[in-house]
Amino acid sequence: MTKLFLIYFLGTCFLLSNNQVTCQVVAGNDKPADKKATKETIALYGNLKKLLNKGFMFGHQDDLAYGVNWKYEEGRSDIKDVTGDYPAVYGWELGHLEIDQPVNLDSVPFTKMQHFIRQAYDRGGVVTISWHLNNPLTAKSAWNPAEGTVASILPGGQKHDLYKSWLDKVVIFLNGLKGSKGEFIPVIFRPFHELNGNWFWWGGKNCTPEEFKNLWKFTISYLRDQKNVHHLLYAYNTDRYNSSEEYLAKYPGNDYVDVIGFDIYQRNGDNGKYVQEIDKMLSTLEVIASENKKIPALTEFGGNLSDSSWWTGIFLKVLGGHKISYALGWRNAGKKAEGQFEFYVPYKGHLTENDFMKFYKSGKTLFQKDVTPEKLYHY
Ligand code: BMA
Repeated sequence: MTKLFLIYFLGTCFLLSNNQVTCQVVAGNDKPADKKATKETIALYGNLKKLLNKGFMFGHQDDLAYGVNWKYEEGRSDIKDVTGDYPAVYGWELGHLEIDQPVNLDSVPFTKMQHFIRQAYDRGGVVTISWHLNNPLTAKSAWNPAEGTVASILPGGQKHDLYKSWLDKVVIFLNGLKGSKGEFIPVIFRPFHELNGNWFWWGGKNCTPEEFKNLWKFTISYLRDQKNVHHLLYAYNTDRYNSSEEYLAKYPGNDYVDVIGFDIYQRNGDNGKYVQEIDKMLSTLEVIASENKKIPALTEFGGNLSDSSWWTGIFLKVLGGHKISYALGWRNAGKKAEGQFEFYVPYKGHLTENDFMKFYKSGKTLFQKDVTPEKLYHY
């Protein structure tokens, strides 16, 4: 046993009935919100905090499933096409799992998603999952902000049982995520995202702060305390926000949250405004994170990729002055059925490709090759 190991190993061990020993490893006194988190999840939590001093991890939604002009080519990734390396964080999305579809709302088959998650975990990458769940009251999409939806799924509400049955499907999916030794793969679960915007049924003015907090607490307690899912870190995140008060208006409390973040998309070419906004919000987020001992992250972003030096000239400049865990670029959908062309990270041949290489090599960004040696799931 090395000295280093002794320093980090502050934990409790139990003798199981089959004579195996199981240990709960604790990084100092700082633990995830789930007091029964698996040892890999505790290790991830501690390592995410440690990594804050090294740089920020680059993440990408649906990275291994498809990119601009390709779909389901094993091993492929737009990030890898450009840099030769994978992202460090992989985002996935569960929308439509709740209505028993074999594919999610962006057509990714759930079985393939589980396969990609295992691959990322085997490489030592980080997995985060969002959930654009349909509106349980109207059966329409997540973007149907019908009045009373949140109240209807809280205990006592007419759709409460339906909501629990949806969570049960999420539990089955999450419990299907196992590593080669049978251990559960830790996931940063990010439900009810962009919670201060009015576009989702759980967001903004569509429910009261009390309703939102109750929804959050019910959901986490159901997964963690009733269904015994112990491989999750929980991410609370808003969209753009103006103050710490606004950010925390619906905060459910430190016992229900591990990661805090916000989503931000640059909708026009105004780089100055974007830098100003992101800079201010990251500064506020870092203060909230440090006061509450949480992990700050940029849970989704999109930039102005018609600017060939956006990655180093804008994004790195502003992120380089902050300590955040990761920044997740949204999906490279490419040409969509509606004719829109959607992408947030470069692909082979894109005009920001060279600048993205500089961003990759900057020493402040962390990709797969940087985090694999960190052994995020071990102490
Ligand atoms: C949005 C777009 C949509 C997608 C949704 C959920 O921002 O990318 O095309 O369906 O996210 O992933």
